[in-house]
Amino acid sequence: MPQPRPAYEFNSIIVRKPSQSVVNGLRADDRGNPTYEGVTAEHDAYVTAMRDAGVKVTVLPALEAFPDSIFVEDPALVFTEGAILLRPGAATRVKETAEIEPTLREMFEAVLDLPGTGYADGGDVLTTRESVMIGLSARTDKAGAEALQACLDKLGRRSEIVATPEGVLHFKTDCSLLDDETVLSTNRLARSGVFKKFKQIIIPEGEEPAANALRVNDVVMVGSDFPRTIEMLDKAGFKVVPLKTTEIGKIDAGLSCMSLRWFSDRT
Ligand code: CIR
Repeated sequence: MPQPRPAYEFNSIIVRKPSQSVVNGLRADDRGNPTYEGVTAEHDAYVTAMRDAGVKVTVLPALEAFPDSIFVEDPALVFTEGAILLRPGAATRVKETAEIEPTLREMFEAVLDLPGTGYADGGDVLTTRESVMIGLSARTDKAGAEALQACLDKLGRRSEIVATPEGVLHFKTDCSLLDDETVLSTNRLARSGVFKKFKQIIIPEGEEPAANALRVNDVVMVGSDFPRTIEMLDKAGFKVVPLKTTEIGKIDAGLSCMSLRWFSDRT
């Protein structure tokens, strides 16, 4: 039997340029607006790091009407087997799905619509080799999570519904996959027991936003504001690429949010 591909092996991503309106992006606590120039610089460095990691990058144009549309991870989910159009749980973001749909229809043979009326954000979805974990949150409700499971079934992907700690924006705000056996997690999420089947590397106290790191092929991208996490991962043998996330951090975003990633067998 051929081994399934590692869940962090990608050759294709989609990103969207930040709009000037990104300064008005949603946030739970106001620590001041990010600057457009700062977000653009962080986004540019991210795209460069992705190309260096060996992926082909499709760059979509900015959407002024949607301040958070740079975070393409939330309105859709993509796999080698096909794409799923989601229904974001924030009212101002629901129509981002229709904006990304034409690109996904061009790039994927199978494109599924989330059935029903529930909500699901891609930020709540952690794809591992064995299963797709769907975190319930203020953005992803039970109806949305179950509808997503039905779509994942159609694509032949096993899935499970899990809890996100109270007050945490998305499931993946607090965790990321480091390899097929290992997750990086905050202590608060690890304590819930969701990662029993994994080796767990716990974020040092005070650096919780570093949990939204991103393994892409041989490298792990980590926010450069988190030196203790970087050192810990480095010592654990991972090849770390530090990337600035200071500005997008002001609007509750991290490294996974800015791309849709998959391994395309059409290239
Ligand atoms: C939002 O609240 O929707 C954006 N300001 C941040 C989205 C971050 N997305 C993600 O973690 N997948």
